[in-house]
Amino acid sequence: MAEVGNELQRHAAEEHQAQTDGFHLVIDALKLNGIENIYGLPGIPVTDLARLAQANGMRVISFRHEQNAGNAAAIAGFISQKPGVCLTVSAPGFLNGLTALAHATTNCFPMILISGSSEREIVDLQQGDYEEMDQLAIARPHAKAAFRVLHAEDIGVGIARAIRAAVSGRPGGVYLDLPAKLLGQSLEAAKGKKSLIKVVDPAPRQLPAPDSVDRAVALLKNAKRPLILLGKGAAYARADADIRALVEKTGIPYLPMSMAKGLLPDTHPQSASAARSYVLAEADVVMLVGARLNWLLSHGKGKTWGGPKQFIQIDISPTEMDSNVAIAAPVVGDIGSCVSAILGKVGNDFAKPPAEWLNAVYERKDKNLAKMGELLNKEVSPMNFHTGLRVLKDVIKANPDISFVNEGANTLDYARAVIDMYEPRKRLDVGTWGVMGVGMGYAVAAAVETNKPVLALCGDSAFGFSGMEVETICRYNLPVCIVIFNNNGIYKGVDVNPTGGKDPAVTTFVPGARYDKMMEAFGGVGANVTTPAELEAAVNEALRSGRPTLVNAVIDPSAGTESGRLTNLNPQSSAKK
Ligand code: ADP
Ligand code: TZD
Ligand code: MG
Repeated sequence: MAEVGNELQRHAAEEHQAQTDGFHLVIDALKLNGIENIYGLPGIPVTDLARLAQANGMRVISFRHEQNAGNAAAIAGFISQKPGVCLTVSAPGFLNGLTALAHATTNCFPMILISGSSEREIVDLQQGDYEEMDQLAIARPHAKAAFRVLHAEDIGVGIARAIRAAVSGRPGGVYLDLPAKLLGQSLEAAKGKKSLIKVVDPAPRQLPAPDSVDRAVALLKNAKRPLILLGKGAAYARADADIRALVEKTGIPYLPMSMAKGLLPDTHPQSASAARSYVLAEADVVMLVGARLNWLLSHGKGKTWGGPKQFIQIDISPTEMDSNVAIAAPVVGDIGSCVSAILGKVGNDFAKPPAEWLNAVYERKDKNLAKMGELLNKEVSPMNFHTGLRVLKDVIKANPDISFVNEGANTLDYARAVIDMYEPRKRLDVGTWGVMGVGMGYAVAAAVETNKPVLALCGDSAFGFSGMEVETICRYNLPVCIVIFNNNGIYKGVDVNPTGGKDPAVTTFVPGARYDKMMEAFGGVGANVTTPAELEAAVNEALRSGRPTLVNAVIDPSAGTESGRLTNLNPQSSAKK
């Protein structure tokens, strides 16, 4: 008996003395909160953090550039509703990741950028440490929140605060600064364990005020030409069934913003996508669901919006209201709660919109779809954007559950209009900034988070921003098929140097470049295609095999237009004329 007692005592003492450290506490805190993946790039002082994370069962995806790891984390947040985590080294690695953090904040995606940093004592006296930088101060204006942890026993609190800040209210990017010394600090294991926090209800529901719901429903009921506009906030909110019920119960035509495509299938009879200009100009009451009246919606005014209208806006951020035009019926709360509250008030007696309005919308839609069909079915050689997109439209129709990543100018704008999406959160694109370079980061994260194939359609310029990650895609053997619409340049490949000098025009690339060889260099499958039939065969084979594939699709270099559909945003040069 005495022996057993001694043994127990010895165990208790050992346990008491067992040590943990900053590295392990960061990993334990992330895992405790259900975070399973880290997108990053190792080096001093976070190499062991990445190693230990992998050793402890997390999936660690090592990139070739931090911006791509950051974009992966940002879109992982959008896809999963959990903060996507990006891990970088100090100063330059941190700055490389910062663009993605700002992108996440701008797009309302939850993300946490964790960067190692050098010691406060040296940074604050500017004594020139290895990769010295006051990262916290630099991150703050680009993030929803920024925190630094100095003591190992505060790691639990630091991670908890970062998670809450990223996902609660309007989601966004959070910066978490972890000095090298912190990671190495040791602590009694029992004390460390007790210091961790499992965040309870990280994104609490925010119920709308009942009178705000009544106000919105009254406006909807009196509308003659109502329209519902769905934004990527609605896609993020995962209120898919209620949003569909609201659209169908009210019979109101709806318009999805780019990343809200697929929330209801684009082939839904009430979709007004093909009559976009008409409905924006003619609607009298517009209900915005998780969409901001920013540049993508012409700020809610001007010619695009035609006659006077009244807006209902559902958003979790109260200060979003009236940001561009007056909002007649603000409904502040989380989209799930707001839509369900409105649905509860709509009732079965809700009169469908006047037939006059519906007929006008659907007539225009049919006419425009017929025109689009003609464009798609034209046989042209070399391929133009539409010829290529006809093929990819059918691929997504046959594989509605794969993720579709899209960036470029013409390659983006035409694809958005042509390719129907059938499932929510499958269309992943350049977002609020119209930023190039998200392609490969998004493709990697979509494959990792969904465990399903990814089709990434990139302009040749767009692809160049993150192209080195084809090695990452091969290394992790991800089922990613990249299609490059290669028109030899930015917008077009036919510009010439106006001086007649030997330098190429500023918008052109090496003509006839073979991007497919990049994929082959790392053991993936490359294909160079010049016809729709070849494109179709290459993409279908990629989806069948699941092997990393890059299809270089040769597109007529003269087919694009300047800035795609954004020509009007270019300032006019008086010298141009
Ligand atoms: P889009 O570019 O598709 O028009 P935006 O990014 O402009 O969409 O708008 C998204 C909006 O959705 C933001 O204003 C954000 O505050 C809001 N939002 C995000 N998540 C939620 C949520 N769960 N509930 C309510 N609003 C949300
Ligand atoms: N840099 C960044 C980070 N984002 C940007 N949006 C741009 C530059 C400017 N830009 C665009 O807005 S689209 C684009 C650039 C450089 C590339 C368009 O060329 P592409 O597509 O080859 O990707 P198309 O099909 O040739 O139009
Ligand atoms: Mg191009």
